[in-house]
Amino acid sequence: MTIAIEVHLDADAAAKMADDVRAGLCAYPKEVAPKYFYDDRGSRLFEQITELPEYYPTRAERQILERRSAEIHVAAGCPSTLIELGSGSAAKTRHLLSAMRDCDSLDTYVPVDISEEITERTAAELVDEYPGLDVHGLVCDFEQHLERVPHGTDQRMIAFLGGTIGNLYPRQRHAFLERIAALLGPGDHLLLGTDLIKDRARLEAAYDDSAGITAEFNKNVLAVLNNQLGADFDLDSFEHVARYDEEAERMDIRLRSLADQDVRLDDLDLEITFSAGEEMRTEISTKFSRERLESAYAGAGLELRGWFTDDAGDYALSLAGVG
Ligand code: SAH
Ligand code: AVI
Repeated sequence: MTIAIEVHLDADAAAKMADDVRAGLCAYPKEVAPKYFYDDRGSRLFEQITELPEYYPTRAERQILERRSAEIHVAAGCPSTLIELGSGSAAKTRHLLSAMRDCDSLDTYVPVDISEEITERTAAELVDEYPGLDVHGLVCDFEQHLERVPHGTDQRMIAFLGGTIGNLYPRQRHAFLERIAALLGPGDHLLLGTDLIKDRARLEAAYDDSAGITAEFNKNVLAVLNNQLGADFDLDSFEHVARYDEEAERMDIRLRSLADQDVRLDDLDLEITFSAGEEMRTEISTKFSRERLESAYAGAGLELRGWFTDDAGDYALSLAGVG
């Protein structure tokens, strides 16, 4: 049993964040990338979201993994290494790890996440829960450092759960799937979680819960900018907005300024102005159909090999490989 965690969030990552945030805040409409939600508080708020009655995706994905992990593991050729992108607390991943253990094939787990705290916590829990497991964590931006995931002769499955692929724009998603395809050997598989298209009311409720946790999660990105870039956002001067864009088939999540206001970001030497009612996008969350996903796979050189949904048909896990 070993734990090794490599951290690739160095001075370059800080400079990248500064550049990204400057570009986003100077654009019209203003925008901040969702990867900046996840400081320690943001990760904990996301954990709370997963337990909300309105937020069905986690429960739906858990149902599939609870019931079908053994089948998925066999369909993926009984891999011994599980690489998980955006692993977070890996709560649902335990079902896959247990299926691998029960088949005597579990050897290595590679959590890849931008949040150092949650990756360390998760790695420590997993080596206790799975005796003999090697955990080789990577704390990095998976869009920049994907190629750092371990290579080798062992058969691998790359899991990208939770529907996080939906948080990427189509062009980012395409590039990302192409890079995953390039990492997969002939026997390797991608296991991808995607939320499916459904009616507006359920979607909007899932992203604007009655307890206000999603609003807190959304506003936390302003606290991240305050802490990491010396900004002076007043969190109470913004409100959470979550709308379904039917044409783009995605949730569009924003923060709306409640007043005319100026915000200073000391570390960027930047002052920006918000007018009352102005909205800044903080996240998209794309919803898929099987056809849309199959065509995204085909465009990236991937082939759909398995399709698993929950009873209600709200959510899908798909297995893909290279030709
Ligand atoms: N897979 C978990 C967590 C989903 S939340 C689940 O299904 O419940 C999204 C996770 O992706 C967070 O843990 C966040 O820190 C991570 N993440 C988001 N953008 C990232 C990026 N660009 N690089 C690495 N990790 C990222
Ligand atoms: C991490 N990601 C898949 C979540 C989603 O549903 O798009 C993030 C989230 N944002 C608001 N609620 C949940």
